[in-house]
Amino acid sequence: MFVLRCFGYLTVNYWEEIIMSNLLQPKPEDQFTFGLWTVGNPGRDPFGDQVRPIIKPTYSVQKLSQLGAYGVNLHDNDLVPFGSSAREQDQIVKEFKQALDDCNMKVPMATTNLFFHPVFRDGAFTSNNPKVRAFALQKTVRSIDLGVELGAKIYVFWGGREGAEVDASKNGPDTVKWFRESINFLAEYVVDQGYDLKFALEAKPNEPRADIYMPTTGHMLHFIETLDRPEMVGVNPEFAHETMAGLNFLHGVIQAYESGKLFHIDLNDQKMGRFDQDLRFGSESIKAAFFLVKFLEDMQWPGMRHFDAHAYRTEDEQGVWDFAAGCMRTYLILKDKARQFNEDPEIQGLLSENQQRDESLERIVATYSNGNVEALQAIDFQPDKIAEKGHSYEKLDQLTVELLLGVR
Ligand code: GLT
Ligand code: MN
Ligand code: MN
Repeated sequence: MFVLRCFGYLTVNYWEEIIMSNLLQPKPEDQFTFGLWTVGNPGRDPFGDQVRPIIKPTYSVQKLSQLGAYGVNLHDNDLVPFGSSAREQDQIVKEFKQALDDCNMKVPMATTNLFFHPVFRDGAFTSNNPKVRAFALQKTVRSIDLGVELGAKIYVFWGGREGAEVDASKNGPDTVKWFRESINFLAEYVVDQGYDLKFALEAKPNEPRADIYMPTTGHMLHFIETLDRPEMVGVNPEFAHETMAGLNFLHGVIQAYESGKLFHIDLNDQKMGRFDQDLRFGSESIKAAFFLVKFLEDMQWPGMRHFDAHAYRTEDEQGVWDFAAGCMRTYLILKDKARQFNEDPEIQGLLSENQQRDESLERIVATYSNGNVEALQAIDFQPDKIAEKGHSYEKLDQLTVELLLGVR
């Protein structure tokens, strides 16, 4: 009997382990992507040189596909070095496409490097120099062609140099106008070429500029509504960037989603009030990462789960792949925790107590009419009575914490 019970227990554990390890194994259908610049980050920082050799894009494609990723994203110059000739570009692109084909990897998103070359020291689309603004546009047109050739459906705009240290330096509203004209120009170009491509604007409050224009996703969401083709343009919110601005990332993501503007997402982690750390997803803010994953999964958001992060500077090449595997594994763990959360009777009980509906009342306040105002005026709400009852959020949060800590 004892032996049987032990055996039975072991068998249950054995199957659970198999199911779990399969669940936590990243697969292409999970739609995980990495920027070439993320795993390719050699650990250079403003105080120190690179600590790891530069990884070739074709090698990143191979390694990431072995780890279960769906694809890679890139800046023009992550693949084709700045100043390459047309012949050199053709050769590089040919080899890269071959690697993608061999590994069944995709390039769902592309973008332009408008920040590295010294010519962009005072901005790209918002530089004071019209030649620089025009060069930025030319570089982006060429980079869009490259992205589309590789199959990209989303084109990201992160304006790292679009900002200022000196507010005396730029002519106020012109910077917004120049940025708008550039996006309008490029959207028209995409339509004219018949490309199937949408734009996603990525905000960041500072770094590398002291202040970057349109510093949050909220600023971007408004700016989009002032464009000629707002339907073509959405946002690419990044966890680290909104956190640097002291904001709740999830809330920005929800607002973007609700307005149909969540075209792409940059997943990583960040301690508040620091430089842009681009830490491994879920390495710092587990609860925030959990509710983010839960939101994306609950909504069945169709976009790529893109990691814009890099390994710690302490790491060698192995550490880079540990980092990449870790991002995906943590996402999948949190996805399973989200399922548990949704199935947990105690948690769901507390939620339904707190989220009770009142259809007749909700109908009255949903739209204005004379009748609805009259109905509203006639109600005695007894606010003191309503206020008597607490919300049990202490309990709800503790249950969430326990679930995340694995004791539920
Ligand atoms: C850069 C930046 C990221 C952007 C990339 C796209 S480049 O690494 O820190 O947040 O998403 O331009
Ligand atoms: Mn980013
Ligand atoms: Mn970042």
